[in-house]
Amino acid sequence: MKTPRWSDVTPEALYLNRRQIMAGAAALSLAPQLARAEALTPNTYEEITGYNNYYEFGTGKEDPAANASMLTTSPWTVKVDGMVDKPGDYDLGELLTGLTVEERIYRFRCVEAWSMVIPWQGVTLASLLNKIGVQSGAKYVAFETLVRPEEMPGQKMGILEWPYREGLRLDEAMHPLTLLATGIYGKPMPNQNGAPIRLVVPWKYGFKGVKAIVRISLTDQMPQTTWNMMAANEYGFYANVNPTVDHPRWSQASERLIGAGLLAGRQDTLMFNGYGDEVASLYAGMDLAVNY
Ligand SMILES: Nc1nc2c(c(=O)[nH]1)N[C@H]1C(S)=C(S)[C@@H](COP(=O)(O)O)O[C@H]1N2
Ligand SMILES: [Mo]
Repeated sequence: MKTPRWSDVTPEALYLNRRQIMAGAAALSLAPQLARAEALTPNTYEEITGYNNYYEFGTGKEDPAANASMLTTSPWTVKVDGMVDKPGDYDLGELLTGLTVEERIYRFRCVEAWSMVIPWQGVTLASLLNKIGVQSGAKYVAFETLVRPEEMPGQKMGILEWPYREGLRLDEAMHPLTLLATGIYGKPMPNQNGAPIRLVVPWKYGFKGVKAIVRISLTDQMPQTTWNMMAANEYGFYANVNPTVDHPRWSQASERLIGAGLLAGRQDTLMFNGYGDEVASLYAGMDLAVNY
């Protein structure tokens, strides 16, 4: 059988209707979270795709929208390695074959204290990890972004150490809220948001959501992560959204909702970005001011 390429599998074709989403959600015990999501008013497509952080394309919020269209996202190969049963260099379509694309409307909170609400499509990272087979002894998942300076002008500058790297503890990676996102608003992932596939961990600061993933590694060591390598006292490995643990240079108690308008003012930051019922137990007994 011919394996479909990523370019053959459009998110539109896999877009689920609301009834299917809620049925699937009930099966995963995510009904409360998604019911709350129904009450969220998503940001516009223009806001979500026009105000971005993606330093491979520049440090300005409008640089990714201006520059990311030059990135070639098909064909796309993802290396799967480390402590897995089925390592290999997978075409993205092959990697996602058999996995269910779901819609998730999540709050999104950048460590810089701005926020949005984004309707993603994607597969759970858990479903992908189950497909590739995590070996016993693996404790973390590490991710890397593409390195291609000829199409990513920011990589010609020493702003960060490339590739952009991120990681999760295995239980965080297996959590049903953790998504590998492939689209927004039913359209394929825009380049500036991390096409063709990026991580979304809604209870963590946005920098955990590594874009344009080309490598997924299972390891027993806590992985090196880009912003932590850059400034360990400002950006921790956990990066859980927490209104009571301030960034050394600014408060995290409140946030600015993009698109709300100047007069709307700021809104309170929610512990775990509002997903505490689902994820607080992952951190039971941990000092979150130490493990920030
Ligand atoms: N490869 C890569 N991934 C990245 C970044 C980046 O600079 N490079 N920025 C991060 C930060 S700081 C945030 S807030 C989110 C922004 O995602 P968005 O542009 O889709 O809102 O992407 C994250 N993923
Ligand atoms: Mo961010």
